[in-house]
Amino acid sequence: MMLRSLIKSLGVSCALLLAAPTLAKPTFEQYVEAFKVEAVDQGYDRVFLDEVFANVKYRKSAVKKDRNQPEFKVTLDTYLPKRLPQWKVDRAVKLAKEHAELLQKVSAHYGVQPRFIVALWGMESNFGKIQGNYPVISSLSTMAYDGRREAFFRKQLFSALKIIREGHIEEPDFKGSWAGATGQSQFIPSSCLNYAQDFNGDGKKDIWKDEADVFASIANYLKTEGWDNSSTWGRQVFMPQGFDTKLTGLKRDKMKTLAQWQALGIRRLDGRDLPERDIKASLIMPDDENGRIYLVYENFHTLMDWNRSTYFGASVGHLADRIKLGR
Ligand SMILES: [Ca+2]
Repeated sequence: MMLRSLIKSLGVSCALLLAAPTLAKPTFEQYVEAFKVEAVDQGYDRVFLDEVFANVKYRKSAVKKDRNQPEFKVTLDTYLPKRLPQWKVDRAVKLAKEHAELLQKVSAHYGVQPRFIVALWGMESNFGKIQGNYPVISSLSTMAYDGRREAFFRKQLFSALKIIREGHIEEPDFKGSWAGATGQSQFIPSSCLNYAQDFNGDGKKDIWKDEADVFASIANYLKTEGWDNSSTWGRQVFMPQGFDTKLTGLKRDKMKTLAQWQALGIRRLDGRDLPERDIKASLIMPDDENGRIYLVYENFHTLMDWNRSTYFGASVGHLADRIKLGR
């Protein structure tokens, strides 16, 4: 009898031991609780954390959006008219005029032309109108729990806590995209901490409601990442038939001077010579040799730091050009 029960209990402990390495994934609530414990270890106040996470919810739709990003074939010729319709150009021109004084001040302070600030503002949030409706704490907790990019989203969640603790925004107002991009500049929380500015001097870096802070934060990002306001972003160019496409690409060792590109047969879109300026440029083909071809300068590399998509960079560049043109 005793032996039997011993074997039985041994059997049970063996089963437990075997089960241990494959413990079930914690529930979302358990995951959030464990995160809070870690945050306390990092010096966050428990009461503060309970308040911040009081309304945290698992957002299934955020995970769905992360997993269903469009994979269908897009080209610049279909992307640009969609992302940059005439109404957006008109609005950009109008707003650049309305905010001219403030933009000049920001531009002088950071060394970034106003048209690029307005172009990024327009592309990121439709000039502040679309900032996303996901509560940032919930979307980041969800994405971290989902686990596909856990380390990245945990870092963003810690940055979000810091933003709230520093008093730039209160939790109920802290909204953004499903992936946690927030404010009129659509910064992820770590970018808020690195680049957001308090330009109106009220003590808050308010990238959600205050235009002075928004413009300064965008400009500060560009300046910090190497923007040069004596130059522009690049231009669409003509590439001759049979051109060696191995020369294209954003890698630094493929950059050449405008004179070198000129000698290789690259021309402005209307056939004229390239500008005679001693600057280096990359030749890029976001689609293929039959699609749009661009010569892009150092500033375009800075735009790639903001968002890795060459489509996005070209859109910002085209919008900035249209603002300069005034139509
Ligand atoms: Ca402020």
